[in-house]
Amino acid sequence: HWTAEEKQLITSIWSKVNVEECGAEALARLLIVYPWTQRFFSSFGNLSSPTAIIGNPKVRAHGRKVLSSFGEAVKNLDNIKNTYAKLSELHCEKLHVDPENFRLLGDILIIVLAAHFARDFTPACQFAWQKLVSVVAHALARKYH
Ligand code: ZNH
Repeated sequence: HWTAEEKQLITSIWSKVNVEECGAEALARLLIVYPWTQRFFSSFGNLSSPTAIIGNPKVRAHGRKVLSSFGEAVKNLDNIKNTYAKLSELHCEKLHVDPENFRLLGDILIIVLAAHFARDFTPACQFAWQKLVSVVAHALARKYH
């Protein structure tokens, strides 16, 4: 359900994404803007202020892990559901992450990309990425039903 143009817009942005930087930034923003999400990361140490969150190496490392994993969706655009079957099970059955959080992180990721890519992040690009983060959130939430 992707047009050739959408695929191209997604992969061309993705090829320029610094996964470490953007992943760290997206997760830090999630924890700052939606502070209740911090409760999933009680083992990460100091999250007591925005500065602490941004400087926290565990937040950085986990942000990178999550965004690398997001890259699997980019590589498997036509098979996102199966790509995340295992992860959906993990988030649902073990981690008990409310799927609303997948949507929040997706929206934040778009803000981070838009800020990094500025004029390259065109309306068509925004549309394709919005669709992608929504498909990913849906795939991750699948095992909850
Ligand atoms: Zn998650 C983990 C992915 C979202 C929370 N994650 C994880 C991992 C991965 C992921 C890959 C690892 C696994 C293993 O190790 O095996 N995520 C992901 C993705 C997404 C996500 C792709 C979207 C896009 N998560 C999320 C959210 C949250 C979370 C939103 C909340 C808020 N995760 C989580 C946790 C964990 C994870 C808590 C665990 C951590 C540790 O280390 O402990």
